[in-house]
Amino acid sequence: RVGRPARPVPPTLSTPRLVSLGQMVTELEAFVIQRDEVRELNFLLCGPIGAGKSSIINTINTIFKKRIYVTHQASSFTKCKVGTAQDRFLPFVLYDTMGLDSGDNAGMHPDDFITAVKGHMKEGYQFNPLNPLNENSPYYWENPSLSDRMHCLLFVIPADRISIMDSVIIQKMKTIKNAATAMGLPQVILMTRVDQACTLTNNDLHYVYNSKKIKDKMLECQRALDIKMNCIFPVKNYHEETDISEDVNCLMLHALTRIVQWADDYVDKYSNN
Ligand SMILES: Nc1nc2c(ncn2[C@@H]2O[C@H](COP(=O)(O)OP(=O)(O)OP(=O)(O)O)[C@@H](O)[C@H]2O)c(=O)[nH]1
Ligand SMILES: [Mg+2]
Repeated sequence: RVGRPARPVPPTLSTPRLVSLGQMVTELEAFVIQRDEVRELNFLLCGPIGAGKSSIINTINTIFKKRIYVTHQASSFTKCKVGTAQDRFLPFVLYDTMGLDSGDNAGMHPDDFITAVKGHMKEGYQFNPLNPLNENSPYYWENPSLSDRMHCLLFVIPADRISIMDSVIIQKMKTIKNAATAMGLPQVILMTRVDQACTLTNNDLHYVYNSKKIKDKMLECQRALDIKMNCIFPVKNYHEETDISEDVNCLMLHALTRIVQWADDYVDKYSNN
């Protein structure tokens, strides 16, 4: 059903486009972090198993590499750069994580997210659902600086599953969210799999902001995690496509542009220099 738009259609998704995709790509490529204390903005992905976390890294890299890009799954704490060495990497990195699960001893431990957010977790740390990282591990940074910390928390929630998501998983995300809020960290929800949640959107991604179903899913995300509507971004990931789609790129770039700005604001606020 077509309903009232969830929000004004972004200029990039209107027809004709008011802001070109190329312009958004160029602006992100040219982005300079306000404070030179931090060389890269760190984004931590967090969400249930199968939510589309790794696919987000693939989609973002597909946009900047300008070809379909596929990574391997993460079982350890790994930094994923974006772009290419020749054209220079973008000023942000993504950290993929293990999914959250409903069992007490299954999926990534919520404490590990909080440790990573605070910058204590070293790259290469092998996630262990039973034992979260502790201070005695060689993968534990004793005194993390602002550069080691996360600068934005990206919750990944699948639009087609939010209604049936286990309350234990939502509770784990809330625990992580509360810790991040206490640190003043910006948080967004990337609502994935919008194509699976609405037939209209599946046929034509331009319906995403006009679809009542999608708006309802965004409201469900908002209620579940208590995150402001303007911090919730419906996105679609590359999953079966073998070619680039401007509409897929557009939704992700729209979200990414805001995320980079908010993370930069956070760094600016907490920088000591
Ligand atoms: N249709 C559709 N499928 C998607 C989308 N995003 C991800 N998928 C598919 O959903 C499945 C799970 O995606 P992943 O990216 O592996 O999810 P994940 O959150 O990394 O999962 P774990 O690492 O196992 O926790 C894969 O089969 C993806 O191809 C999307 O936007 N639309
Ligand atoms: Mg994954």
